[in-house]
Amino acid sequence: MQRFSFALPIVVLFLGLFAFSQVVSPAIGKRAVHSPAPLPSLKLFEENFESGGPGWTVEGDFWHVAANAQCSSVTKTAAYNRWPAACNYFVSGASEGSFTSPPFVISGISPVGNELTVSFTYTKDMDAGEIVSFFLVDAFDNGIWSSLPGPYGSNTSTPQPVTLTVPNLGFWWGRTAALQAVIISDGIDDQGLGFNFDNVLAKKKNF
Ligand SMILES: [Ca+2]
Ligand SMILES: [Ca+2]
Repeated sequence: MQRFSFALPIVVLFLGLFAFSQVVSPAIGKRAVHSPAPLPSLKLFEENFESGGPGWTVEGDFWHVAANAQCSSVTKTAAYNRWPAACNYFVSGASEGSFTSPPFVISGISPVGNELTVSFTYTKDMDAGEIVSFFLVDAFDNGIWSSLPGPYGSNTSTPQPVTLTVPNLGFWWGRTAALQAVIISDGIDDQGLGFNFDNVLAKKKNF
């Protein structure tokens, strides 16, 4: 009798632990395989110029949509050069031109905990006297803008990707904006192929 009274609690304890493990283990396993949901990311505007860049507007000199293989363009791109007269940006004197995208609304993005980026690729063949600038402008008056300073100052024949973060997102929240490229040339030398950009993407990201 003493042997039975000692063995019974051990059997009950074992069965109890087994039953507990069957209840708890699946729950632990589920938590282990769950990963965080992907962060939402949303396009506000994109352009690869393959349809000719409808809605882009030109002021001043030279900006146009380049055809495939025009002045070393690999695909259709935004281009600043004298084509069809020449594949350079030379004129007698200084020149200046802007190229502005169609408007897009910066909506659904709170200035808190969010980021708005503008990315594109560029090629550049210019001398040191030229100034290349990108801006986010108010699409209705072009007069309110944020500068998008970026690393697009170096000459390159291989398309270089850049991603620029829009500053002061609280100001832009809910506004209708446009991307604007501006080149100011000094009129000296100006014999290179000029500047091209392509694959524009304005994207918001929630953190
Ligand atoms: Ca293209
Ligand atoms: Ca120059």
